[in-house]
Amino acid sequence: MTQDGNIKILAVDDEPFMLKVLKQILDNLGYEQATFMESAQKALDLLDESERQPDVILLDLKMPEMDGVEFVRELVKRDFTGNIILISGTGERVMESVEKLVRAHRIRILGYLPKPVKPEKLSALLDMAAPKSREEPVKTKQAYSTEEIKVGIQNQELINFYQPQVDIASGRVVGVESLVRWRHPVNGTVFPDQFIPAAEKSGLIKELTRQVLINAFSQARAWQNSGLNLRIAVNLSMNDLDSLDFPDLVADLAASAEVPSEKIVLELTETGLMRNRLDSMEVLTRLKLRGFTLSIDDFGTGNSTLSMLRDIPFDELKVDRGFISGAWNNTTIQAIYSASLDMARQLDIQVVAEGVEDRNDWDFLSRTGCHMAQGYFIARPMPGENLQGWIQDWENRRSELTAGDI
Ligand code: G
Ligand code: G
Ligand code: MN
Repeated sequence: MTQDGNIKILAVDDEPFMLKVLKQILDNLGYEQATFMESAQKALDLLDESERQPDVILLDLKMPEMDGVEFVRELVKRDFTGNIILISGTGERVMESVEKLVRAHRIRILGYLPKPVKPEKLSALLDMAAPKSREEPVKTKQAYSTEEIKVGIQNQELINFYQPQVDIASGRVVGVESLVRWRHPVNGTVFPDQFIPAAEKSGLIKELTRQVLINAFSQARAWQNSGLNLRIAVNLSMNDLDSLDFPDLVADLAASAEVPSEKIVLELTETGLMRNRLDSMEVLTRLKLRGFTLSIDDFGTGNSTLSMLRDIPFDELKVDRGFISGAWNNTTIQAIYSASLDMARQLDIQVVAEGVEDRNDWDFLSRTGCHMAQGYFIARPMPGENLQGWIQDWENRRSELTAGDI
């Protein structure tokens, strides 16, 4: 156990006694840079004033004027890039759902500490705080202006990464999902959550989708040429469906790259509202008539995805990773996964499980007859040129995972 006295810690708890206990423990463990705050608002004020964000925040979940979840929301607004350790006297089930909420905001959680806090447990969690190199910029830029995104698209700085999808029964690679990245000349790789929402608001999303489609189809063609017959999935935005000529656009781009429509999967998430439900349905139906595969993304999270399933002839359902990772070990998650699988069977559509993170997840899906899998256990999203090398490695793992099944 090596403690890094350099780690900057902020403890927020409304109980002065609890803060004293934490201070005592941290002193004993040799953490010298710790600050203690009795109120969430004071802690936020401190964050706003300080030059360097804390590396770890010890956060009490139940505070009178602002609960821990609200506090995390405020941290997101402030581009917090550090880690959180949750502290609370509530039951495990509540802690789990809070943990999930926080992760959904892409904030790193090292774990949770039940009260009374045990020094060994706190020490073990703090050991996991990734020591950040001091040169690393403290703030990563979160929102980009319309103009910046426009220039990025024009300069062809958008590239697609590809994450493999495999058929669970045979283990064979059947396709990839394309996930856009922005190779920003100054900020390095920028992830889609930092520019897609802005592109959607400003109307740039259509140009962005066009660029993503062009790149994806050209990659698909290159793979076809080298004998890799893969399906390629592309994420669409609901706003793309506002244009009645969208089906022609996709069809034209596919034809000029000579990628057959049956190899193309179009993924849709119902975020927000369909601005014009009738037009959107028409566009989707015509895409379907042209032979593209329609896939409903993040299934289980949306509030009206069921009506989308009712109204639009989807071919595939991607169960959100929140209902896949750890399903083998959690009956609540399992219930939603099983219901999704059953429904897909009745509608005769394929199921792709997202967020397959370990062997337990894989075995569970395999046992329950899920069709396809995607997730870190199989591979992380990668540049297109790495795929062939990865497939060679996967072939070795595949025989082990599916031994006897093929
Ligand atoms: O790896 P990841 O961080 O790429 O993706 C984050 C989110 O961004 C996912 O919900 C994904 O659907 C979305 N996304 C990724 N690529 C694209 C894209 O090309 N277009 C749109 N509209 N969304 C994308
Ligand atoms: O929403 P959509 O399914 O398009 O987004 C896919 C997102 O999920 C991307 O951000 C991708 O990087 C991420 N992702 C892919 N596989 C896994 C996984 O196994 N675990 C987790 N936590 N995220 C994953
Ligand atoms: Mn997707």
